[in-house]
Amino acid sequence: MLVRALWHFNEKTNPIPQRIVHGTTIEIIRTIFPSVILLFIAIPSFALLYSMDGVLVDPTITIKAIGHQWYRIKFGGRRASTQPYEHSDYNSSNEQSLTFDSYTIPEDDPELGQSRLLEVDNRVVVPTKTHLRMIVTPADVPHSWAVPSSGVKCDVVPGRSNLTSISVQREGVYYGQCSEIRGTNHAFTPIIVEAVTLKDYADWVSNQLILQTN
Ligand SMILES: *[C@@H]1O[C@H](CO)[C@@H](O)[C@H](O)[C@H]1NC(C)=O
Ligand SMILES: *[C@@H]1O[C@H](CO)[C@@H](O)[C@H](O)[C@H]1NC(C)=O
Ligand SMILES: [Cu+2]
Repeated sequence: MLVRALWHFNEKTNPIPQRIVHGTTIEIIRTIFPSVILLFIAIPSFALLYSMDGVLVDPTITIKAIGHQWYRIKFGGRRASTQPYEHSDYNSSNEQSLTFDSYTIPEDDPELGQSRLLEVDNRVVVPTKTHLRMIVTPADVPHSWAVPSSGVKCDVVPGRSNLTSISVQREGVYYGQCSEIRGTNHAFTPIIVEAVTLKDYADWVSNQLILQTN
């Protein structure tokens, strides 16, 4: 462009320059055309945005994660954040749905091989290759159920609940942490998802139901 400009627009080749100030047609075109392009980009973007927010596939299993700041119930009365889970699809014989606590293992408590502040006493067990609906709600402080390797982060404030869906493809243990740094002893709240086969999951559920009924 520079060479072309130097070649054409010098005094020798073009002694009298043209004095174009306005070009109504070109100005209309170069205003409308980009906005039409933006419009075409916006239509699929909005569709994608809203479809990511909703639960598209009818979920097989619903799990509720309830974030608590901390309790002194376990570990000799020391403070530990907890995030109970409720598998709302199953009832034990006393008509209570399957619930269990998921306490953070305190800093000085991990066993050999466990990660510091990244272990819980009860992991949430989910089946692989199944559409899951996660309902997240906090009891006291804002909470965020986040498992980066599953691509989910679900924020929620007290008094509301939020919804997200996941489908785990491979068996394994997936680590996450609450992504709201809210108050003492809540910052490290680990979220540990253990994905097992559907059969192992069914066994786990029936074991838990027997445990909770007795
Ligand atoms: C569980 O119990 C509740 C309350 O009694 C009842 O409304 C619900 O239908 C039961 N669900 C199942 C899956 O049995
Ligand atoms: C639900 O979670 C999403 C993703 O974290 C967030 O953008 C949205 O604000 C949350 N909704 C509520 C009601 O908390
Ligand atoms: Cu939290």
